[in-house]
Amino acid sequence: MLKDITVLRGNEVYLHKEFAISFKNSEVLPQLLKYFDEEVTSRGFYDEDLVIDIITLKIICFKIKTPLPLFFSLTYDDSSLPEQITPKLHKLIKVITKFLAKCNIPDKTLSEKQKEDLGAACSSNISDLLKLRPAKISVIGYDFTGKSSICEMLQSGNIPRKYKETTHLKKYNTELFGMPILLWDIPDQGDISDHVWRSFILGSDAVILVLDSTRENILESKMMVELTDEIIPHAELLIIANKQDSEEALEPKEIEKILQSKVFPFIANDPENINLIQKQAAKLLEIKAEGIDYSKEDYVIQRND
Ligand SMILES: Nc1nc2c(ncn2[C@@H]2O[C@H](COP(=O)(O)OP(=O)(O)OP(=O)(O)O)[C@@H](O)[C@H]2O)c(=O)[nH]1
Ligand SMILES: [Mg+2]
Repeated sequence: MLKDITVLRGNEVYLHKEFAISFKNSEVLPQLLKYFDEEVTSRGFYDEDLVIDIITLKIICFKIKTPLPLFFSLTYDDSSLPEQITPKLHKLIKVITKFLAKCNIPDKTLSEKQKEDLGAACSSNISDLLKLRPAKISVIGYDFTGKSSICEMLQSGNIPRKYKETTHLKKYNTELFGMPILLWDIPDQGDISDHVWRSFILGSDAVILVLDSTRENILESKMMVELTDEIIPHAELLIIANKQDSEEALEPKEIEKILQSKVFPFIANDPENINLIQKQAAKLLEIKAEGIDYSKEDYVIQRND
């Protein structure tokens, strides 16, 4: 998933768009990029692809000397493939240099209006880059727990009008707060140790485990937590204690005690909760968008991040 695009000309930021959190400390990325730019400049490392692998990120950079000294960087998560990304970065560089040539900038400063126009000039390249490798969220859980209802809330902003059993894997190409994502509604096919279930969840950036909040379901779902830990250890996890309106539902505190993990208490057949679940899912992917507040309590379980 594309997290950040930055274009620098020395200390001047020509373009900056942040789609998701890269570093927990928001001061790190801009500083790092500045240092990288200085370093490649002092080494004369021009016109060469540069991929920096750092913690859970891949920063794909490129420095040009002419017609203007510009430093370009795209920050992705570490599962991204640079060979897919660099051709698109080169297209973006072309669009930007063409735009700047037209602007005829004698000094380093771009006016706010010019920066805005620059952003608009490359918006289709940027949406191309966003679509290149969207984050994948897998929705898992035993049958009849509310998986499809939650997928529907996330992808269409509605709740299903009537129940229909999911018998096959359902894949949605959708958007969450403007970010393209893949959402997989993974049916419980009876045997989660089976390789099919494993293959469905492979490559997930995040997992939503849906419980119906009954004691029996919580106990059997423990196995799913353990399996995701093993198969996709870096994927963020959100455990939804669904059907909190039902009589057999255990209290969230009790569920947390059994699972030794925090859970998100939820009712998926209430349209009032659509925004709540969309925000939680966005937090799973650390999407930056208006209305998503990272200072408030959240329910995301970060594993190895
Ligand atoms: N009371 C109550 N019912 C819910 C809630 N969430 C979902 N349901 C209902 O539970 C049933 C199953 O919901 P689905 O979303 O289809 O569950 P699922 O896990 O996709 O089911 P399968 O595809 O059969 O495995 C539907 O009738 C939903 O309306 C909830 O929070 N409370
Ligand atoms: Mg279903």
